[in-house]
Amino acid sequence: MMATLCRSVALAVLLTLVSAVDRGNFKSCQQSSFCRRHRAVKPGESPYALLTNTVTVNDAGLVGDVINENNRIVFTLEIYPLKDSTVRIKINEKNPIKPRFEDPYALVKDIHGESFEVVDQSAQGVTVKFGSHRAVVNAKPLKIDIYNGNDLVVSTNARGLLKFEHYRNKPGNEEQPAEGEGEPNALPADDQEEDKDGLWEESFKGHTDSKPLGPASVGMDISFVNSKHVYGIPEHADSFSLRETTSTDPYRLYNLDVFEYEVDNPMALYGSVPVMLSQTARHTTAVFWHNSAETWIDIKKLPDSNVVSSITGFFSSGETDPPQVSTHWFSESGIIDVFVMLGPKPMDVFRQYAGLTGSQNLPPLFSLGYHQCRWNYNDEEDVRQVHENFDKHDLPLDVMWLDIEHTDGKRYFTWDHYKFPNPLEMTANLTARGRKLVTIIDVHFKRDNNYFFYKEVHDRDLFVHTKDGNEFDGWCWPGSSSYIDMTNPEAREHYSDTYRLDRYKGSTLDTFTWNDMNEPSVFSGPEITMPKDNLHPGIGVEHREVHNAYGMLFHESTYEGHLKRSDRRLRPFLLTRAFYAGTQRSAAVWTGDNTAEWSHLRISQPMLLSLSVTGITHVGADVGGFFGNPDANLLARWYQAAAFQPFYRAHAHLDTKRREPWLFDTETLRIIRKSLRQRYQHLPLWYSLFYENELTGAPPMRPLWASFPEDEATFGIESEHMIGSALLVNPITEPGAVTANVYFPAGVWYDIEDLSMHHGPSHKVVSAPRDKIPVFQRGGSIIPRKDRVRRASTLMREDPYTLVIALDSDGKAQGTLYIDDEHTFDYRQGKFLYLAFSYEGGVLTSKKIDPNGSYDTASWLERVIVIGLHKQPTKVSVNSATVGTRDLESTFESGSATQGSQLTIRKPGVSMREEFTITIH
Ligand code: NBV
Repeated sequence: MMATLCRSVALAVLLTLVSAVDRGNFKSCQQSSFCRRHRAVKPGESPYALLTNTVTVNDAGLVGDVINENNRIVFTLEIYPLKDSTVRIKINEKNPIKPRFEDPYALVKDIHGESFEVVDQSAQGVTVKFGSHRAVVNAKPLKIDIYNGNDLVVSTNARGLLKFEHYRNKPGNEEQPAEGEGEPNALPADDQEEDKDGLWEESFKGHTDSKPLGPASVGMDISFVNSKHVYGIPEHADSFSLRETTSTDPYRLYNLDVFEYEVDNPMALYGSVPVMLSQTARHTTAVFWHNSAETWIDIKKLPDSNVVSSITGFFSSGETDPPQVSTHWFSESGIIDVFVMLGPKPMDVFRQYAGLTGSQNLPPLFSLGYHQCRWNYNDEEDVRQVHENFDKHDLPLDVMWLDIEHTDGKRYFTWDHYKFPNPLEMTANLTARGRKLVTIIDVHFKRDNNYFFYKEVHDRDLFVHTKDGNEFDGWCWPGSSSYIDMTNPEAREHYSDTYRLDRYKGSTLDTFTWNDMNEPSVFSGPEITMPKDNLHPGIGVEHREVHNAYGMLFHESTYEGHLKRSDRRLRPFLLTRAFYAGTQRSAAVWTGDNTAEWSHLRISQPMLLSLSVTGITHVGADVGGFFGNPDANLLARWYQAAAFQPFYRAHAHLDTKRREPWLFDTETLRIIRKSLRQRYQHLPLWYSLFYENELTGAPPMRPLWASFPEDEATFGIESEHMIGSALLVNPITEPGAVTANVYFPAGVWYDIEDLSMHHGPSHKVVSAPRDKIPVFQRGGSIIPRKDRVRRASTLMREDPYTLVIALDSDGKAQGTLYIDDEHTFDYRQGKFLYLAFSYEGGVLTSKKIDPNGSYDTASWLERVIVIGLHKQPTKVSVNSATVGTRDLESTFESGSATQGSQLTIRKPGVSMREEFTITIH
């Protein structure tokens, strides 16, 4: 009896210690009526058919009517071939009783059509050819197969799960006759036997969604043919290669503030990018489901005997269905608008998606340095002590962050006058050391007529309304709050103007911004967010239509505010928690409120990879974990891992113990210092990759398959990632682990610390003592570094470079380097250097990749390290226009069968501005 009692007390204590999400706050699929309705669609019985006699061809593509044969409702199908191996498929109601919402926020303006030909048109269907691709439309049942060359790669509605809920009048309220075919006022046949619960009103935990427009959801299945792995659709704290959802809820995309989220589950989190990539040895293919409303995605890997039988014959060959990942997407409203990107390689898909929604803005270089955050640094004295301690302990730091407590009662754009009486002076202390400040600006505004920002926005009626047309009042940090209607251009203008230095008093051009709670988080709302039937007067739609884009509209306006305050001269930096397709154009993203647990360190890698492959590439997770107190081992491992992830910021909850690095033992402090120094040494690599990211869409943090797309062994790997195509990183994410089991793809790899050598493809156990993160340089790559680490990156701007050349088995290597002023937009006017390094036959050459760029840098080449030479050279010389030809000093450490040799060439002395060669004789 006593033992049982002790056990249950222990269990209760354990449960309070172990963080856990309150699932009851968030809807399951069963609790969401449209999710239930779409999951109930039976495969193989699709009532949708293309009326082939209605098909017309125009300059942009093909248009035709599709009928739902169960209720005679007619839809418009449009197929548009686009430049760069992309095709757009749209399905909308032909005669809706009210226009349906089409998200205007994700896409960039200039999307170009591709020329095409209709190569086949009959009663059975129609085939459109564009480039080497084809879209083959089967009329009945409707199915659209997309071929890349001769390979079928994507098939839509192959399982027959298309379901489009047309707008209708509420039963009993049928005075407005609907236009169009059929009898939309009567309940359509395919809805007769359906689950009626929640069609016109839906309640959850005491909140009622009035659903004035009734059921309006859209859904369809999309099969990735011959594929076994799909990725993307952030944000979920789940594996990188997405799991089947046959025995769980579907993956949910609905921007939510999930308190104490758990790892390894498909629940929605703060942001949504409805983009999925499939990887096979022959093809990388992606789909963008362009819809800003709540969306769920089911994933099923076939063949599966039950399902295969139901779709046999749907594929044009009529043979047995090929293996595939069948995915089923459904959104609460909007239209079906799907972009299929045909690759065929990962880099092609990254570029194709960037062509649709833009690429990550080139961040100012300081933002790639290290950031120190905490909820909260208490006052100006606290801020001073913290950043001075960074100097004292020889730790580089670029940015100090202030959380909500720095404001006057959570009134954003203000300061707490007792704790922060002299923000300008505080900022000047930081900038004198080359550092910056970030302040938080949340999305809720305190309803207080004495608060200037609230009063102004209220007086101009620019807040979101309730369904009855009143200003919405939601509960958040400041208490009763209103939420600005960012669909309204006037609201965006007003908000962005508030960043002007004369309006945001106490801010400077070195004050940057953190947008939090922008899902939006509403403590008093359904699922801790805004009621779906709230209204956005700006564009006259319900919140339901734009929910997933709302956070992006907010941070885009912040970006615009930063541009305005500097007369569009300086690059903004801002961090957002909520995001959507297109967020990369203006913000960095972090993974929100994680926990100081090993599982959260582990999941940060797949989470950041999922964001990276869907275009959002300036990403990081709170180092140390937001909730709870990391022990020294976890904290040190986290500093190591994040040093090799794109956005590097430590952050902690208000109730946690202080955890600045010097508060730990000297060994832990040393490990943290080493990680920070490794980060700063590699800043030129990160910066060059972010420039290339802006040019090409390629993410700096990549899955292994981005570099090795034919190597199927890489498809399931999420414990390793690449930085560009040069570094392979395997962070340690288990307590006490001092080894790692690393997969090395083909080629030769050198440990960046001790040059131990590994040949791939192979799995190897490598040593990873507490002070070491396993990182390997690919033979064949050249990495630019700056080895004179200073207290902040801005102080390293004109410092000299080191080039690290790791040779492949042919004795060759390549790399790039990008240099500019690191913080203005002048690079867009040609003030930059973009250099290609190549090593072959003992000669290193530096050449401009883009001859239009020129930048007057004082940086020069301090050192060249060549790894993997077979014998000691007799002589090394440099040649350039300004130094002429000169012999150089070098030292050589020979290698062995398991360790690469190292030649260190001292002081070539050439300016990075000039083209040069270094010859190894
Ligand atoms: O502003 C306070 C926190 C912030 O520190 C954190 O990073 C955000 O994700 N914020 C959430 C609100 C409260 C969290 C419990």
